[in-house]
Amino acid sequence: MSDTTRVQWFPGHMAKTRRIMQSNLKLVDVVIEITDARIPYSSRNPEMDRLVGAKPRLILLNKSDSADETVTSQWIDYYRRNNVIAVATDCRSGKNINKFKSALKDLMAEQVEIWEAKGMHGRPIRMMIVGIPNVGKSSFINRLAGSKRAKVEDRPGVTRGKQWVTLDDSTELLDMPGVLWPKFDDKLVGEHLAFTGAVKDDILDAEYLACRLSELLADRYPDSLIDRYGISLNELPENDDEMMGCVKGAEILERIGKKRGFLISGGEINTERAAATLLDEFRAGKLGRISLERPI
Ligand SMILES: Nc1nc2c(ncn2[C@@H]2O[C@H](COP(=O)(O)OP(=O)(O)OP(=O)(O)O)[C@@H](O)[C@H]2O)c(=O)[nH]1
Ligand SMILES: [Mg+2]
Repeated sequence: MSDTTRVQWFPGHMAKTRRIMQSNLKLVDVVIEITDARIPYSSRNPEMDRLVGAKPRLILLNKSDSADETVTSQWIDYYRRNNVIAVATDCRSGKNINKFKSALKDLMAEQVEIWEAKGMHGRPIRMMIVGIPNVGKSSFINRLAGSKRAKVEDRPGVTRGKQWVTLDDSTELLDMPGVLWPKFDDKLVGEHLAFTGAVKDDILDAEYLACRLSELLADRYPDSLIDRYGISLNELPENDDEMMGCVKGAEILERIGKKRGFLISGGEINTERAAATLLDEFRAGKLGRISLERPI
């Protein structure tokens, strides 16, 4: 781990988040954990498993419109094998929100029966949304709540200061998502979070990041680079040292800059501009549907 990634990790912040999360967890029956389908591993905080404990949980692979469909299906299977229900969603278009709703009903059916048997008729299912920054928590809440979002309810006494949204007669949503910081003890995790824009650009050097991204794309999704930039990926130099070298990526950025006509005085190629372009266009989904992480 480099110094630049280490500065992002604040144990104090995590302790505070943990406290807030634990007190909110007591109020809900089920936790909806939102992850980024392009980086399902890096966009989760492993601490979440411990915090949630035995409480029912459902994982969303959001932004699935930007991820590789085949890989997303592999992740859903992976979670199923581990007895966790995962649903691929797109909160921008609303795709699969209904699938989520039926998955939630199935997951909670047994609990609802228990409530009924105890005479707790009409006890709504209470849920909370958690996830790292920028995964689509607010978008998801807005999708679920729709026009009801404006009519949030403050219930002093029961849950002081907590805002609940009644979604239908059987579900209530804690209208305050729990934000969990991603965990950066791994260099690749930090990079993947930076590629997708989950952490700010200034944490890692943009040109270095773009080099790494271009190498990853050249290996796994070469057509995304070839089609978007009209470059060839033939005869690229190989990196000598996996950790240090980035000559391959630097050459790809050179080729992108050349094609786009990004020049600085003296006819040199402006690789800084090529780097910014690649990162922007990747984040905007212009390179196609790409998944950076596969289940093991
Ligand atoms: N392509 C795509 N973009 C999405 C999706 N869901 C959310 N976004 C975009 O992702 C960005 C972040 O969405 P938010 O809903 O603000 O995410 P958040 O988790 O609430 O972010 P913070 O409040 O900053 O932690 C926005 O630009 C959304 O438009 C999705 O399913 N697909
Ligand atoms: Mg938000």
